[in-house]
Amino acid sequence: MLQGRTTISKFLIEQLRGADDQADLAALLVDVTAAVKAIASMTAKGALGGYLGSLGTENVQGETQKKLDVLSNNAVIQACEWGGLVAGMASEEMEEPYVLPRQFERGAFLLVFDPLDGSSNIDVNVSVGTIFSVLRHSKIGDPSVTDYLRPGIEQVAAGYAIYGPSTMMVITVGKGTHGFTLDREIGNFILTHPDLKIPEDTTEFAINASNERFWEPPVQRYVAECKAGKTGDRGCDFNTRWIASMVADVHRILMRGGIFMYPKDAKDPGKPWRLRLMYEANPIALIVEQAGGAASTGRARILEVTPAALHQRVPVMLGSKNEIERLDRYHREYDNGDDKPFASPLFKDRSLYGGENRA
Ligand code: AFP
Repeated sequence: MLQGRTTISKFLIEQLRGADDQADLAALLVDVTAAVKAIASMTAKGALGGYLGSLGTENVQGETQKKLDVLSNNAVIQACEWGGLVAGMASEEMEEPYVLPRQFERGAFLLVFDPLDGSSNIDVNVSVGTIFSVLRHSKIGDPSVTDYLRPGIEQVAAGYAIYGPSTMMVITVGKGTHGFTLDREIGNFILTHPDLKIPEDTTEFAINASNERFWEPPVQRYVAECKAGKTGDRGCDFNTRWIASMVADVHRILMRGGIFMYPKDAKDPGKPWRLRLMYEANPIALIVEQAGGAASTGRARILEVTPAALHQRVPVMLGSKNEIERLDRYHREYDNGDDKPFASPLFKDRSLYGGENRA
């Protein structure tokens, strides 16, 4: 397909040509792009549109809702509820799945989404995004919560929009990961980044370092080794980035490699993980894997985790494959007791641990 000339609808029709309900899936994804355009317009207006600030309410996660969280949630619902393509929808902003009004025909898909990821960044004009995941619903009747609790491997499509200097959508239907840029003059997303590939190796990592003392030892070991740079076990210098908008961090990784971590931490024992499985980790994991990267909890492939609840959280480590495999190995070594923290830094000051070459 022609880069710079293929619209997202044309691209989806081509990718999903043929089997059963694939045309419906393409149509649903086009509906999602309509919501994304509405959200892009609101985020771009910022203070001029009166959209900034909090609503004074909390979402199901106990987080303060921004006006744009709720407006974006409504934009997705309004774009997708009436087309006869979804059977139901669930989002970060709603405690229970959304039941379609009676007058609308039910479709074969479930749409799960985070309408505005990174929304604590809105008021400071930093990139935010929308993340979505599509699952199949083969039962008759409105879906129950348990119908949504499918492992990420069963997603039939996933994607995100990033509202940055330009608005982009990155999508996968299980045939690679592809990026589109919104041409505001003509109102269309155009294929600009076909078949994105994440390099297997990297020297860039993203993590909220303020949680360092609360991480598990394998993550502390990994980060300590990266920070030791040329003088440590890794033998090369690393760079760090942290935007606090997962979409923005992931987008950078898709463009030039790197890894993103939001691991388990002991800061708040009641909340050991930050990111939500069904509408943050799963869709991003599919996108990353389809681009040749890896996505893990440190102990399992994210896409193979079966959700126990709609708003379940998980540890997340994703991006360049060889670094994620290294993190998995550090977790294994720690769990097997092979990786004892080095007792006395006085005798080996290069790292807290014996590292690669320990006896
Ligand atoms: P918000 O949507 O509440 O801003 O959360 C964003 C997010 O889930 C993810 O996009 C970031 O990577 C992460 O939280 C940022 O967390 P910190 O607040 O620890 O930096």
